[in-house]
Amino acid sequence: MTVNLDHPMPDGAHLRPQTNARRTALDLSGVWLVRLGDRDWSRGLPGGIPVGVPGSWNDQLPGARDDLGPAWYERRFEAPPLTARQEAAIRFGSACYAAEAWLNGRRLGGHEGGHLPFALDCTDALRAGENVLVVRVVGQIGRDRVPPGLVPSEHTHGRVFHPDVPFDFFPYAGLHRRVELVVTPRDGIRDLRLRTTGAPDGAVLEVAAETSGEGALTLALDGQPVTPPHHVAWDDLWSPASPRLHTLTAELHQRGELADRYVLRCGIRTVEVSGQELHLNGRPIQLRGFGRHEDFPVLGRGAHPALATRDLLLMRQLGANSFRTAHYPCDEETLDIADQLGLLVIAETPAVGLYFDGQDLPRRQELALRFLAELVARDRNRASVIAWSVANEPRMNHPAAAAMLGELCDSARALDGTRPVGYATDLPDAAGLESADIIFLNSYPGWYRHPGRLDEAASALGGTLDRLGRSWRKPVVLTEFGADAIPGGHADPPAMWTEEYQEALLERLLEEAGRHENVVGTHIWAFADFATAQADHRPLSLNFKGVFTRDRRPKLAARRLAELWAGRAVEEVLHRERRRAERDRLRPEPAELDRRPGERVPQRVAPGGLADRRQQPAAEQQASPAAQDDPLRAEQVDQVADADA
Ligand code: BDP
Repeated sequence: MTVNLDHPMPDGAHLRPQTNARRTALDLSGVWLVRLGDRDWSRGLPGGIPVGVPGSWNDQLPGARDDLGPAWYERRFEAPPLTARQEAAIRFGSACYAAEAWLNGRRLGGHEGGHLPFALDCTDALRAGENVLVVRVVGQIGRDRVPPGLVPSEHTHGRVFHPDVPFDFFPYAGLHRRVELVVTPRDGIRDLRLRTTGAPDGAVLEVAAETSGEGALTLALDGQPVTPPHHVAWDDLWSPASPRLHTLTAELHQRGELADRYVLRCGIRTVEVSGQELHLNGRPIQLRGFGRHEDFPVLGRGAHPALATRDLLLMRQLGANSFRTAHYPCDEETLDIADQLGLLVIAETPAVGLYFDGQDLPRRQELALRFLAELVARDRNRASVIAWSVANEPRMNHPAAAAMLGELCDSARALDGTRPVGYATDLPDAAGLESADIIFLNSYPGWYRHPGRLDEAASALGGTLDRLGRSWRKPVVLTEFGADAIPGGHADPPAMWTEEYQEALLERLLEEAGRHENVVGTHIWAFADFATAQADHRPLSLNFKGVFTRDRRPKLAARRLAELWAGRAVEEVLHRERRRAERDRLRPEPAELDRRPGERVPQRVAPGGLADRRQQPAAEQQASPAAQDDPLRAEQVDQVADADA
């Protein structure tokens, strides 16, 4: 199996496709043809069978579960004719693990690495009539890839999986996200980069635009012309309690004509580490949430907006405000929803299972750096993305590890100096944490260590957090902790693998984490059960640490978390209410200024009163005290969904 890839840093993928007066994005998702095997089928696929895109092929095609390719895909489509001033590309949201594409028999190029978009220019290959797009996708694992496979056992956690991966999720393969034909002006807007810095009464937004060709660029924010740096008032900032999104419109005019236009929905906020605290808009924030895989029966790792919507609404409904995209970048539509719902995201690269030995090490490092750059290019304008995780559980117990991890962290800071950088570690005592701005700790007391012993588990976690607090003046997010719970498994007193044990352990560890000042967040592993490769410790080839089942039914722990987190969500609202009250105290009511003698004084309704709550942004209502009675109530979901209205 060879992969011939010539687009190390693909062009044109920075600005996500959109359709407007000057741009067209034609979604090619749907039923494609596929064939497993490897011949030169680049001109068209004989004898293909149907396959859904987006989707992994493993759980769609009978008997293909462990087949990692190559697979050849074909899609025929009609395209609108291009003018001399337009260019066209095929943009793939994610091809796992690597892909090459041909249009009408002409090779367009290729890309290595799943979970990240790439665009291949097809201006000269595109025909006005029917077009035949063929894509060869390889999913095979190897030591020269990121994430790696076939890793020598001394560099793994010591668990043996089939297929032979050093990570705990199934290595699904295929066209996992949207594929689009993108038509854009030849001379147009190439990139827009937002940067927000704090100001005493709000924030300052800067916009760096890259264009090609002549022309004058104008910017408008919510329809009003702006010339950055632009001051944004406090009330217009984005936060979990008030996920305000703005519309930034960039227009490029050439010779008095509109040459290009790009519209970006964006939230404006600042994030920074301050001592052992994490600040959002200059105030300390605590992250509550989960690690989340992209995984669902039949879809495999294929993106579906209904699934992402369901997951993120369930998170908000529970009172979570955050998640980590473990262990790879999530779909772009998921981030659209996170932006809308005010969820804070730790965005992780696909660098899971890194080890620092062997002849392929330089190649893996090069790929890890490249994927990081692609992730930052894709997500840098997202309000929801508040931190970069450059790796998950790299094997830091090797002399070369600290320097290489350091290089990844430095690179993330050089690419984007506006977000804290870290990596999720299960080896907090090994060298490496000096490179991180924020410590992401994965720890399994009560499961892999101290199994079945809740008290010991809590004190072991406490010990680790104390140690980290003494060694580093850095905030800690507990990015993984938890227990497998087989749905319907019960025991009294709680025993491992039951829902009661998971509930009890999560509660104990959350309580313990809450006692440590350096802890700024707790992410339970995992949001939902997910498929793994086969192993003796993975019954039914599933990881059962989900608080929801694989088909998103709640386990006992879900209800308990909603209770525990409901109070916390209210704190956020009260915080905001206090700020409002303070402002109202300082500023006279307009009504008081122009009231005529004898006129009735309008009655103020106490915060939390019905009239007041109706005026609150919907996201705040969702977390209001009345909503705590039954945190899993359906109407809350409606309110959250209205948050951006
Ligand atoms: C952690 C890994 C995660 C696993 C989890 C587990 O980061 O991918 O799924 O352990 O074993 O070490 O459940």
